[in-house]
Amino acid sequence: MPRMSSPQDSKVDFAQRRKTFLNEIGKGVAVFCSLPEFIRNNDVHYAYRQNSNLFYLTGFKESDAIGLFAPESDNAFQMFVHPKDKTKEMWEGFRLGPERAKAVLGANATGPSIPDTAFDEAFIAAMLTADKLYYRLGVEPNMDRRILGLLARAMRKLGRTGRPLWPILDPDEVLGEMRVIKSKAEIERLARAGEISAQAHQNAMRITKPGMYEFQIEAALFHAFRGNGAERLGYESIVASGPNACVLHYRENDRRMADGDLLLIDAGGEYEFYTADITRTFPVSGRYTDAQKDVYQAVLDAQKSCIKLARPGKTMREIHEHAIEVLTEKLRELKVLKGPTASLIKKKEFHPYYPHGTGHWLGMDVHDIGRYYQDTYDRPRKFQPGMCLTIEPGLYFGLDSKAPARFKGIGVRIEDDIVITPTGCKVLTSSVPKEIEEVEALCSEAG
Ligand SMILES: [Mn+2]
Repeated sequence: MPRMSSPQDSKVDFAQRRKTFLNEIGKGVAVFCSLPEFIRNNDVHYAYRQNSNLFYLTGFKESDAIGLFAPESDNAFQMFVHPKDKTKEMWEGFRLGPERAKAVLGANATGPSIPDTAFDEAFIAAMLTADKLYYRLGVEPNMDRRILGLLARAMRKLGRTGRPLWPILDPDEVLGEMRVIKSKAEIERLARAGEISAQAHQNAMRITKPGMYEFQIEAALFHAFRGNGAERLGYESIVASGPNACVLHYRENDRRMADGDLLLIDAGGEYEFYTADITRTFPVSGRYTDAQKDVYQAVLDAQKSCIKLARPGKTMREIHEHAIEVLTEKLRELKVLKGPTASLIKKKEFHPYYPHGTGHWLGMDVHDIGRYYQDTYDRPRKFQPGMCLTIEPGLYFGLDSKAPARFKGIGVRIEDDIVITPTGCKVLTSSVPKEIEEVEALCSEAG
């Protein structure tokens, strides 16, 4: 079982991150906003999670916060947060408040956020000496309008300079480069998220029996994530039995499982803002059928071969092309496809059975920030030590697919999380078995 507390974890150094970020944006000004609470119905809210970029730079978890970064100004880092409010705090919980935010968050200046104008004045002042603005347009329309209005006001304040409006750049360009390489503290959190999630998957293998509903397994996964210290899910759990496994982002989780079904689980817990992303596909009654075994082994071979390939200098595209090569060859062996492998690949004949990518960056967001290419799409970026990603090939034979009848209704995906090391890669989610005999043994243990 994973440890319950984390005294040995390295501390996340928010101040160092801000230093790097402020250095990167030069004479620019950057604004990060957390979204307001989202109403579910009436006065009930959806669970709140801080914007990943704002958390990455500040460690602050409350809603309606604004971080203002202006390296050229006296106040390089300013935070605007909920004001203290005794009544609100009694109903909704503790608020740090602007006064304490200064010391706790290490801000040069602070002020109340919505519905105050403290941010507006600070922003205009900062823009007067800035050469560009880093702000992500298109996420929150109200904030977009507010920022554009403030830019117009700042421009008027400058008088008749003849200069054009400040260019608005996406801060993800800068944050993406910072976040795509994980620090030791981040890798520790990803490893812990991986271990908690691996335990949850192991438990699911033990308890799943014919006659149970998918949602019962979904509930057991959540119990294991949360019970071992994960704050929340990294994404909605996919618990897809039988033909549901062929629906890539299946969400209903309400089918009753039968003897002879496979169960595909794609689920991960989020630990201190870092998520795991694991998929396993196992037999509901403990034994794979021959047809299921054929498909499963094909995907497993592809997955292990891709993991072997992952090391500094390789690219996500090379991994994906390798997965396609192995899977196409397997589809030929399984008599799903006919003809020379090279031409099957060229004509994308594999695509109905393998329609998704082989991996993605993993971090604070399950599909994490960061470019997959260098400057143009034809130049994929090379792996470097500290990059974290998933390896997740699959094969899907929907009921209406053109596959031989014995494969119809079978969907298999196997996914692990890896970190690139100087000499290769390390699998962070290896404690959940994937070899056929090991999976069958675990499925047969009393749950
Ligand atoms: Mn994934």
